[in-house]
Amino acid sequence: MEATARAHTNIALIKYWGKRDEKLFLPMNSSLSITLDKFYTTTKVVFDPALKADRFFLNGKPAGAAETAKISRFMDKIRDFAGAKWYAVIESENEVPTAAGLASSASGMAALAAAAVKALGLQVDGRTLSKLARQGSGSACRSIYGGFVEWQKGEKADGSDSYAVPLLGRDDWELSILSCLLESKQKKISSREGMKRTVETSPFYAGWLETVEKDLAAAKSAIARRDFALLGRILEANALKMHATTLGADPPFLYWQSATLDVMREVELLRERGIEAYFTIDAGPNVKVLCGRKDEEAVRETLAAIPGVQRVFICHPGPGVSYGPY
Ligand code: 2P0
Repeated sequence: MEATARAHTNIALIKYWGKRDEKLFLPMNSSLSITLDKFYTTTKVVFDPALKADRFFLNGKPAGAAETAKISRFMDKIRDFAGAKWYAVIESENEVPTAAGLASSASGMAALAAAAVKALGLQVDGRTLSKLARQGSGSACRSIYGGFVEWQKGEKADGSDSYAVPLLGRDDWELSILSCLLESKQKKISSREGMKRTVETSPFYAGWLETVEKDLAAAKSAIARRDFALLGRILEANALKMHATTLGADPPFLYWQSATLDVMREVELLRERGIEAYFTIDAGPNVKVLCGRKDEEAVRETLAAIPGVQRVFICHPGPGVSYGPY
């Protein structure tokens, strides 16, 4: 009736951008990510037949009504899957500091799915767990696995073929991912809202869909050959293309701030100096920079010196879901 699980955040190199089914969290396109070692969520789930509702604690404090309702809706899907009725006490510890500028929904929903399923005594394979996690937050389906991961969008209306698969283990390619936190004041448009508006209104979205599967195939081939320069060019272009779709939305929006551009420019300058580094940006102003391990300290120093950059976190490829006790 109780279990603890841990899942790590991931960053997309080929972005998940747009849903074809909002209820089942089915994406318009396949995506590709790296799971990160540094940031993760650890979640304990205890089912209790005496409870009348789920109770959710985040970092030791009772979560607010909206957050608890979101978690409980996801728990309903897990209960449906397992044929279980009981409510649960859910305790999550986020090692994803808000200050890291990374979303915790991927690690949070993946850890919750894993802990809840185990607490209910079910043995499921990674694919099944990935499909469940997907229904909490799309990107969570990729956090089931470590290293390089592909989320295959699937074709079926019931989502039974939309799940993540591991591509390359965390130790199979030594890369560094530097997460640059910018000083940010802007109000955030969530990725959920941003992708919805873009799909519904941006004329540029068609261009995204026309080319993203080709980007994915090229990225996979670069990964298979460990061709970092090729992978870097593809992931940078894919991120820029995703952000370009938002400019065509109605009303238009842009996640970048001026410091975002400063970091992008500095990455270009690093390359001019012979250091292979490439950037990607998610649904916010912060920039993630990929480079070889040997260059991580030089790249960190360069990025940390940019005015407007608050902190730089050095990450490496991380592990998939694991089970406690910790
Ligand atoms: C990604 N993002 O592939 C893309 C790129 C943000 C930009 O997945 O609505 O929190 O819960 O499925 O997974 C963030 O979106 O959205 C995201 P929902 P999610 O990483």
